[in-house]
Amino acid sequence: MEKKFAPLKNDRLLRAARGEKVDRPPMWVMRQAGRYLPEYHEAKGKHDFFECCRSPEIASTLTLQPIDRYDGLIDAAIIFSDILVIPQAMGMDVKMVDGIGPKFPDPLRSPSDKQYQEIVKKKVDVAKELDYVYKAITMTRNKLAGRVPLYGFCGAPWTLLCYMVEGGGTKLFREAKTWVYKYSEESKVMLRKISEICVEHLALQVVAGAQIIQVFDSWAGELSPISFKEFALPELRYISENLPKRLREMGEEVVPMVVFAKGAWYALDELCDSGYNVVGLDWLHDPAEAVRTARGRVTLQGNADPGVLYGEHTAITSVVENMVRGFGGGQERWIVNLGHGITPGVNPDNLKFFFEEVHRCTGAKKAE
Ligand code: 1CP
Repeated sequence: MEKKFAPLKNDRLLRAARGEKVDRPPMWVMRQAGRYLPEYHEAKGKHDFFECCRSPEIASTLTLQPIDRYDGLIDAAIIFSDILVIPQAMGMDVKMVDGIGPKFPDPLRSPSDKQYQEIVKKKVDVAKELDYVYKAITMTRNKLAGRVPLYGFCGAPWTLLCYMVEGGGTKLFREAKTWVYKYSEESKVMLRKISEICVEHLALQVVAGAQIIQVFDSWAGELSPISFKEFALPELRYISENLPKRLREMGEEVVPMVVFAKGAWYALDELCDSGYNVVGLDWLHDPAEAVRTARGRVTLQGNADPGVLYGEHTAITSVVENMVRGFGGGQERWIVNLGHGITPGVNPDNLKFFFEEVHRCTGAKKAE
């Protein structure tokens, strides 16, 4: 597949991520390709979710849908894939059940299980197992033809461990808490194993054409500040230290790195020193306070409550105005986003209105 890509026409987001001056804050939203878009359901058709991830043709089509729909309004694409491709690459079976979410028929129950021993010892051939992700990225870069940069991503080790031991979504985190509090050392061994695979997966995404990467620690907020420091933060740091090393080893340029630790408001100061260029904020942060804590060390990304998109235009305007004011009128190091992924059932026109309001409030010219 052709890997000599067209020059990037809009580098606003990459510049902002590195802390360089931009004409206006760049913008995208987490989960921008997905269930709220009617064209997503149309293109997905009867295909199973992971089948879509494994088909470079379908994955690249889905990635481009929000770029086409919101042409000129958003500044980045994110590859259509999932954080759970890593447990799959490690040999675990994961299914996506329509209307429910991910399901592992055989989750990790205890370190004495044969499965635990096997997974910890197994040498994963990431390039082979996840080759379809890299093909999808290369095809997407070619289809984007330099319109906007492309995010690669992975799940953070703590969040992936949660899914691997719970076997799916959970409210109680009973199994995950059992692991960290009862089998602390074995948890750390597994977390490090996951981190190593994350580094390789992110590096290979960059080789394939990803221009910035994001690590999603969606369940960070389930840990206490002390447990976060013990189980989650060291792995986030492992990734930010080792990815650039691995990229240099491969003769690749180092790309900006984003960390999004949802719910870990207590760790913002440490996250700003954890080796990432960008720190994602959920909507529980007050932007002005986060800007004060960050002290220009990183670019902040976020953080409107995705729920506002269920509201009227007046509510969207008010949330955008407050957010823009909090981020210094757009003068601070900032990538505009929601505080978490966009949710199903949102009217896509409300997202368009959100984008237009951000443009209005940050002084951008109306897109033609
Ligand atoms: O535009 C995009 O962002 C699309 C790419 C993408 C990304 C970045 C998808 C497609 N998933 C993800 C990351 C992801 N997957 C996260 C981290 C971000 C977050 O916190 O939202 C997590 C936790 C998952 C796991 C997952 N995959 C869930 C959550 C279940 C739970 O426990 O609450 C679900 C429902 C999925 C399925 C999924 N992944 C992506 C899409 C579009 C869908 C919906 C599939 C469908 O029903 O059609």
